[in-house]
Order: sequence, then C-alpha cells, then structure tokens
Amino acid sequence: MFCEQCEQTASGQGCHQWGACGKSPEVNGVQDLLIYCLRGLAPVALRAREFGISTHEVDVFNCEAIFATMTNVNFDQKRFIDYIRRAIAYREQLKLQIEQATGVSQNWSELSCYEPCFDSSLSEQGQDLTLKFISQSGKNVDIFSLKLTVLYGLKGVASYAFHAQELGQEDERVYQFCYEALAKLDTQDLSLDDWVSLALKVGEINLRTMELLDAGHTNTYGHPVPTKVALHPKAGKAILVSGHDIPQLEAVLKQTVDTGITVYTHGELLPAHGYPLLKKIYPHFYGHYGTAWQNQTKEFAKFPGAIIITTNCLMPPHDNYEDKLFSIGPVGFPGLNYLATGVDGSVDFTPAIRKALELRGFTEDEVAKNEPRQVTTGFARNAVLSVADQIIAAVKGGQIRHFFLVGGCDGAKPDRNYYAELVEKVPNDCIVLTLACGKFRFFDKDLGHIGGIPRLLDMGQCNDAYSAIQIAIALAKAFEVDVNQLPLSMILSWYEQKAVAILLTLLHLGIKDIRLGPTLPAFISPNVFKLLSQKYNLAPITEPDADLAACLA
Ligand code: FS2
Ligand code: SF4
Repeated sequence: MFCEQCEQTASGQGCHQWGACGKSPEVNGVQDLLIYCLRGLAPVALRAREFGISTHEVDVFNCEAIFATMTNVNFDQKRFIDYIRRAIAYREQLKLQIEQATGVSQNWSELSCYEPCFDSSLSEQGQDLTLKFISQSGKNVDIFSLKLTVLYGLKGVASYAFHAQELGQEDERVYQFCYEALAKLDTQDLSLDDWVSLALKVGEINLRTMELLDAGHTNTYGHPVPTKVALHPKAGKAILVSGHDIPQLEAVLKQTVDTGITVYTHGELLPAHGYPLLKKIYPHFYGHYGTAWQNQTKEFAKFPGAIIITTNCLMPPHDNYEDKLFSIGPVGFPGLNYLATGVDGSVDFTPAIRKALELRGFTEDEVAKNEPRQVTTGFARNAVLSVADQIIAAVKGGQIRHFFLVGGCDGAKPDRNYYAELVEKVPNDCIVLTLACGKFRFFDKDLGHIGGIPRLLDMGQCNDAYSAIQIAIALAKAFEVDVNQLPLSMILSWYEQKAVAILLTLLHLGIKDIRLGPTLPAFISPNVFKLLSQKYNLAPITEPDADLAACLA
C-alpha cells in the first residue's frame, strides 16, 4: 500500500504495510481505485456540463465519495465497492446523455473508459493503478509532491462542499473545480509552476467552500454568540454526537424531543453550542463530553449512552463500545451500526435512540461526583467583530500586544504538547484565538481577560478558519495595514486533509510566517517546502519559548 496523506503516517514517510490510522492495505487499495474511477468520471462530467446537462446528483456524489477517502472517515471495503460501482454507473449514464444531446459518439481517454473487474480483487487493482500513477509522476519528485498536495487539499474541499450542500449552500464553481482538479491529475505536461498555481487554486476554492459552509451554518442557526457549555453531565439517558455535522446534530435533537434523552457534543461539535437557534429550540441540547478524537476509545467506552459519529475522526472501534456506536453519511467501519441516508436526505436515528433508552445513562451518584465545569465557545467573526472597537483601542493603547492563532488538528503524538505549552506561556498581554480539535489540549484553561475581552477565544471548528480569516481581514482594514503586518502569529497543527485545504487557503491569501507542526507533511518534498518557505516564510514549529520570542520580536 501507499498512503502518506496524514500527519501520523508511518515513520513520517508513508504507510506501506498497514495504516497507522488502522486502515488496512485492502481498504487503501479500494480507496485508491475509487479515486482512479472519480478521475475518469471527472472529464465526462466536465463535458456534460459544457453541453448543459445537469450533473447535480453526480456533483454531490463526487464530493461524498472523495470525502469518504479522507483519514479516519471510512474503513469499510464494501462501502467503497458501492461508491466505485456508482462512479462507473454515473460516468456511463453521463456519456449516454452527452451522445443523445450531441448526436455524435465521443472519444474518451483510457481513464474515462476504465472498467474495474468486480470478479477479482478490487483492492489489488487499486494498488496496481497507484503504482502506475507513482511511476508516471514519480520521476519528478517535486511534481509528484504537488500532485499529492492538490489531491489531498481537494479532499478537504470536497468534505466542506459536502457539508455546505447539506445546508443548501452550493456553488457551481466548487463542483466544477473538483472535476477540473481530478482531471488534471492525469496530465503529464504541466510545469512545476503550473502545479504550484493549481495547489493555490485549491486554497482559493476552499475559501469559497468554507464561506458557503459558514453561510449555511449562520443562515440556519444564527451567528454564534459566546456561550457557556457544561463539561459535567446531568442525570438521565444520553446521546453523544461526534464529528462536525451540525445539521445532523440538529436532526438528532429533533428526533429526541420529549424522549427524556439529553444530547451532548463530542470533539469538533463543541462549537455547535454557540449557535443561538439550536440552544433556543432544543432545551435537551445540554453539554459537551470528552476531548479530541484520539481520546475516543477511552471516552466512548465510558459514555453511558448511544454515540453517533457524523464525520471524521473515527478510530477503529473497540469491542467495549461498538454496540452503542452508530455512523452516518460517508463514515463507516465494517460491522459498525450504520444509519443510511434516506432518499429525502434524512437519517432515521431510531436505532440510536432505542439504544440510548436501553442504556443506563448518567446516574445521580455519577453526576454528584463531577465538579461543575464549563468552557465558553462561540467567538466567531460576528461576536469578535462586534467588539472590534474595544479590541482596536486595546491594541492602540498597548493593553493587547499580540494575537496568536493556535489552531488546527489534534492527534496522539506526544510532541503535540507543544501547543498546550505554548498557550500556557503566551504573555498576559496577548490574546489566543483558537479553532478545531487541537484546542482540547488547552480549551478549559482560564487565561483571564484583558479589559473584558477573554484571553482565550474559541472561534469554532476547523472550517471556521473562514471566521478567523474574516477577523484578520477586518482588523487589517481597521489598522490600515496588510494582514501580514498585524500583530498576529499563526501557529497551526495539522493532521488530515481538511487542514491541508486550509493551509492552501492561507497561502492563497498570501499569509506569511505561518508555523506548522507537529511535523511537516511527508508528501511535501524538500524542494517544494523550500519554495514555500522562500515565498511565504512557512516554517516548522520549534520550541514554544523560541517560537514565542520570534513571534513577539
Ligand atoms: Fe479534528 Fe479530525 Fe476538524 Fe480534523 S476531529 S483532526 O479530522 O477535521 O479537525
Ligand atoms: Fe497512514 Fe494517514 Fe494514510 Fe492512515 S490516512 S494510511 S495513517 S497516511
């Protein structure tokens, strides 16, 4: 197998025997085959679009299928075989529609005519095709590195586009680009500069996609407001919802009204508490349980209710909680309870609700043992910019010296303690902005206030990088400087491909001096990294003291 798409890739060089995430070579092979089939579907979908043929169903499928191949989303071979069948069926259906529309038979590339053999190992076919892709592209390591950057960034874009369309937010440009980028992976004649431009284009399209998702969330649930979230449970039956999918969280809330079940968030769903309409409509939407994804095997085992995982990051489930864990959408694991999406796009959560009612829930005794604890979330762009005057005055008056955006993914590696240590050491006259699951290393720290402004501001999920960007742009405008001249340092942690897309967005915006860790992506070749450091001063994290000193210099 060959996979180096995430930060925990084996020995920092690539998973070749078995995925460090738990992905088997067989699953990796069918994922590769699916991507190959989607690359063959892409030129057909682009041609169909030229002839005005509607591709909407295929557009959504394309995003979902790409999303399923992201790290910690789906480990179930059967589901990938189904996606492969559908990719081929959509491709052939579109070809037929094109021929009917034009009246002429079309010439298609070998890639767009490829038929997998369903009677022999699809996984081996995927592996062979990947070896071919490596040998075709691998002659130039830097171009290969950029091709992987485009593909991995595209996975992030597709996942956000999938979420945005669930909320009715779509943009033809995003779908079109997904096909264009997939089709370009097949080209051999692009220069290094062309590939750099394409990687930055992924970042540009990702910005638009995150904007769509932001509009979907804020139009549906209102702009986030600072909200205190209980970290201690309350007595009674319980459901825990993990992942990133807020509309699916709402569907759970809707279906549990009057059941006596209390709904908790886990991981990247913590910021959902900041959306005022969810809180207003659903009084049983109560608190947050647990921390970041890599702690789920311990946290899920202890949770005394049903658990629903809506997106990444799913870890291979352990026997002691597998029966109360349910997945939906693109998420899957062999043998895991899967709640399929109906034709109307809805999920029936009855089996999870039934399981929650069977389980004991939190007992009074258990609750009494937990000290009341809470955190505050909801400092997205509207909330922060509503006090922009106060912030600007505090910066001008010297009360606020610097802002640190410490955001991104968490993971199991011990060197991720860097981020907690850095936040602890940030001087008292500085503000820490944070987002995504990396914050769970310090999210409950009391850093105090500067003139009424909390020193730790949780802006939301990874996709709320959009909010952080809007705040930076607004502050730069207010100070009449370029974003790079703001007293702002970005210290990011990456793990999976949503983070790759976000990094490309920041580079597309010309943001410089980003510090990235805990390690650099294995798929970035030394020359490509050199190029990015020269142009953007992108640098690896070092030690908290040294990095803080450099940022404040
Ligand atoms: Fe965290 Fe995992 Fe958010 Fe990433 S829950 S590392 O996929 O998307 O951030
Ligand atoms: Fe390895 Fe990450 Fe790929 Fe899993 S997703 S196989 S850990 S590189």
